[in-house]
This record gives sequence, C-alpha cells and structure tokens, in this order.
Amino acid sequence: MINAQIIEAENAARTADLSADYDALGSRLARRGIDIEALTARAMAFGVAVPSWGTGTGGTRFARFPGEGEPNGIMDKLDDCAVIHQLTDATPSVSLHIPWDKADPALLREKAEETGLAFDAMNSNTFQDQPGQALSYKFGSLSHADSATREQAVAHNLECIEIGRQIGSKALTVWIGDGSNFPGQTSLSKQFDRYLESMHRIYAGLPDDWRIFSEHKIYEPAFYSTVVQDWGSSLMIAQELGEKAQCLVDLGHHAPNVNIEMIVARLIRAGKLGGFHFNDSKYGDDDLDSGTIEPFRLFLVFNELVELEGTAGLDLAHMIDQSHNVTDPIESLIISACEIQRAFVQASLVDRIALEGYQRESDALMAAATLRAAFRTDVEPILAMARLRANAAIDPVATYRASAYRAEVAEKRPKSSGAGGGIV
Ligand SMILES: [Mn+2]
Repeated sequence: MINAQIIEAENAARTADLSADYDALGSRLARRGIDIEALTARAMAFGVAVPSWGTGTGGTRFARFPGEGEPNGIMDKLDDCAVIHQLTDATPSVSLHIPWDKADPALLREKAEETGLAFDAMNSNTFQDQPGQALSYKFGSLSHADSATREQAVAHNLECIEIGRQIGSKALTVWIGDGSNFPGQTSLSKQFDRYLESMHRIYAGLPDDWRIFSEHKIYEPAFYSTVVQDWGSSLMIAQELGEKAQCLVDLGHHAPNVNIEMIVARLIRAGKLGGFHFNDSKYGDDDLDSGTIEPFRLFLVFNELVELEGTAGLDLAHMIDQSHNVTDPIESLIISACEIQRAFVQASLVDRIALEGYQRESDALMAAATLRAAFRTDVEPILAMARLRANAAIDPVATYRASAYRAEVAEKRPKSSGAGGGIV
C-alpha cells in the first residue's frame, strides 16, 4: 500500500483550499435548506466494489496492450484494490472471478484481513474454456444442448459458491455468453428452459443467507440471440427461481438510448433489483470508465435509487465492471469510484418535496429543472472532505502518481503478455 506520510503530505498541500471550498458550498447549500454535513456523512457511508479483473489492462477482440507492473494473480490484484480503497475510501470490497482468482480460501481470507478488504459477489465463468476442461463451452454452458456440459457448468457455479462461502461472500453473479449466431441454430424456447433448469440446481446450492444475481446482456459474444438478453428475461429468471434470486443491471449491457433508470425503477417495484455493474458506454458494451460518457444517466439511475431508498428488502450490491484499455487501471478505478459516489451525492440533494409538487401539478419544466439543479451542483468539496476525514486522499489520482506505486510494483512484477484478445 501507499506510505501514509505521502498521503498526509499531499493532503496538507490541499487542505486550506478544500476547507474554503467546503465552507462556500456549505453556505450555498444552506440557502437551499440542505445540510452539507448530512451529505458528507452519506458520502462517507457509500461504497462500491472493485472488480478484481479490472486491475489488469483489458483489451478488445483485437489486442491487449498491457502496462508496466500489471498484477500477476489475485494477491497482486488485491494489493492494487487496497490502494484504490486507501486513496478513495469508497471501495471497501472486491468482487472475484473464478477461476481467474482461484486460490486457497484461507490465503484469500488472510490477504483480505491484511489489506482491510471484504469480498463482494462471486462471479462464475462459463463463457470461455479453461485449460484441462473436459467439455467445451463453444456452443453454450448452462443452456447447452448436451446435459453433461450443463452439468459441468452447474458444478463450476456450485464451486464458486463454496469458495465464496469460505471467504465471506454472500452472493453469486451469473452471466453467461450462451446464445446463438444463426437463426435456427438453437430453439430459443428450449434453450431458455435448459438454462432455467440449470439455474434451479445452482439456486438449490445457495446457503440460506446468500443471493444469486442474474445479469442480462443484449448481445455478444453471441450475435444473433442471447439467452439472458434483457431485463425481462432476467426478471422472469429471478421470479421463477425464488426469493434469493435477483437481477443485476450492468449499465453497458443495453442498446444505446435504452432508459436504464426506468428499468431500475421497475425492478425495485418487483423486489428484484439486486445490484449493479457500473461502467459507461457510447456504442455497446464498451466497458468505459463510469461517468465518462453519460454522467447525467448515471445521476438519473441514482435518482431512482435515492427516491426509493428505504423500500423494504432493497439491499443493493454496487460493483464496478469495466475494461481499461488505454489507462492505468488503478487510476480508472479511482476515477470511476469517485464518479459513482458523486452521482449518489448529487441524487441525494434533489429537492424531493419540490419535485413531487411539480409532478403533481404536471409542471414538466420545473420538475426537470429540479433534477438539473442537483446534477449541476459541484459536490467535489463534499467528496474530497469525506476522503480527508477517512485519511484517504483529497486528490486521489495526483496522490497516486506522487506515490510512484506503479513504478515500484513494476520492479517486482514480471511483465505480462499482450498476446491474445482480452475481452473481460
Ligand atoms: Mn457485468
């Protein structure tokens, strides 16, 4: 991790400016009847999980261009995750991907204790073949026409639950690449039935206090049809499986222009929203850094979450799911965690009483203006103050660069290969 003295020195140079900005924002918010301290407390309580796989450079189907000092294995990844949390105080947990992160659970627990991190939802992987695997997933996994292949995929998911159980995780996220590339290649209805049958068996293996998340994705890697392609399919799955099954919304897994915040509202209404994979996109599942393309959409998603806060049974797993192709993954994850937290705080300062009034009066213009007033408020001093009070960094990226962490680990970590594509 980064030497605390470096963080202190970096913060010392910025504290006076921050205090002035914080006081000024506090006065502005007070005129709107908003207590800045309440918002800072909310910012401090907010957390989003980092994906272990996000700490390495991602790639496209064409190539991967790894950077210096990339993590080699899960223990390095956890070190990087710890640095992200140390600097932001916004990422207290990590989401693991099996078998990429497979390790002795006792060692994982030890490392988590050493780094102060917890484990969020486990992720299974039946979208690619692993070395030595008996049966291929080329034509599907949990929905494969061959029962032995389905069996193998079910067993893998049960193993993920078992590893997760030993390290304190409480959920399994299932995303499959199953689908088809040609009309007629598969029976759309029978394939879905086979998927449900497999999921029932995984569901039966869930501990009592666990949840299973169904993650939908519109297309890719299958390009004609996808088994769990939309929130409707995902909702059907969650409803059919039972109480412990919920839907996970990955922001990038929708067609452009889809109203994701409305999907969020519907799933909450159904008691079936389990969590998020945050990222951003311009064209498809681009896995870009959260808040870099459509920050207003991210805000509108959080606007729904804040409005419906307190809904019975609503317990969301916030996770990031991105692929970093041209940036230092630690920096991208820092920025994303801060942007997600920013959207949460901005949504928290929506004047809900005024908004409800405008909605009752059908005053569309003023209702939209009420949301914009919250979105336009620069809450950076609140986020920075939350970090300072938690001994994290006022400016996390600048502090990270000043620490030379990447150069230091590059000396210890062997250079990773750029061979092969890197869809992650
Ligand atoms: Mn995802």
